[in-house]
Amino acid sequence: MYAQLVETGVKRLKTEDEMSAQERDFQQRIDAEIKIEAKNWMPDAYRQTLIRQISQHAHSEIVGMLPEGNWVTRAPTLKRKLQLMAKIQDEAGHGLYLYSAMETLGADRDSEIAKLHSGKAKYSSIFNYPTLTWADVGAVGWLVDGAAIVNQVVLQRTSYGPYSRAMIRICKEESFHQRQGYEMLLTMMRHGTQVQKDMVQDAINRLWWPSLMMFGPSDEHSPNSAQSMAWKIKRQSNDELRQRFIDQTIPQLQVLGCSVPDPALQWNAERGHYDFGEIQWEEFYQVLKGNGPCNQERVATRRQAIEDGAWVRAAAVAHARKKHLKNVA
Ligand code: BYC
Repeated sequence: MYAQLVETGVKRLKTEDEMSAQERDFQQRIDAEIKIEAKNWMPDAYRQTLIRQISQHAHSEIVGMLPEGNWVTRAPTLKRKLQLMAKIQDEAGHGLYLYSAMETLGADRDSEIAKLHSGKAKYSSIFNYPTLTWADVGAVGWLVDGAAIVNQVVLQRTSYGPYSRAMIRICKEESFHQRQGYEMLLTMMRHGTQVQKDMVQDAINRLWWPSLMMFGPSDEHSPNSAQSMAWKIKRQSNDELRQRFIDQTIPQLQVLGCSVPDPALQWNAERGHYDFGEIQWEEFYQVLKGNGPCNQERVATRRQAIEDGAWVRAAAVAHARKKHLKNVA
């Protein structure tokens, strides 16, 4: 399986003959579904792939707090405000588990975060889009967390132990997020005014395609997939997960009584899946290049947060030092 060769643009995998004895042993361990732990030997490219993916994932959790944070002061009821604050705090927790999992690979948290702040590191494309109305908060919970769960449920079985274990807890919390988002939209659709119902449809119209882009480029244009699948870092391809998300989401959309902005969407009984229209990949790659509508604002907010929190970090270090000196005295 790992000897397969892939098309241009996609990195070529080593054949068994090209692997060193250590690499062959490593691949056998992966094929036997034995988790790789921090102290086990691993090829440097496996380590670097994980650092890349886990750091991007952690950054996404932290940047993902911003579009929702925008609505805390404007939540319509105390209950909604509490739910939203709990969700945002969960996202911070996810970022922390993931940065910790990344550190087990020898990566330095401060330098990875510095890459985010200098615009070098990627974070999920979806957080480049604004949350314009309260309905967007529900749509983010339902669609964005919904897409994240589809991707992350399979990552619970990823080959690297610390990442896999972080995913188990994250998935439990993401399920709550998805349901609270959906319940919020359902309430607006069932009991809201026409203006509120239109807000829900408008939020879905704007967030539908960006949610599908979260799964990454189509398989034939995904440079990292073949190797990540062979190493079982990824367990299902970008296109397989995107299709699963669509198949799960459309029946929920029908219960809401809404539509998606895709005239090509229709059930294909022969395939047993929904067919859907062409994704605007040009828009996706523009976002990846840093030209997303909110990219500058997101990165600037993160930089400001780090600057504003400097005195807290300095005070915490001073306190820890004082306590340590007292203990050794
Ligand atoms: N956005 O070869 P590919 C959340 C990049 S947060 C930006 O397929 P790979 C939440 C990709 O990095 C959800 N970049 O890559 C938080 C690569 O670039 P580099 C975050 C993307 O890694 C708060 C290039 O495109 N979830 O749930 O094999 C509130 C080629 O792609 C994107 C995760 O991070 C994208 N959408 O597969 C609410 C899950 N897609 O690095 C919710 C973990 C692709 O080579 N990550 N790129 O320069 C993954 O599963 C994989 O990294 C991906 C991409 C499926 C995303």
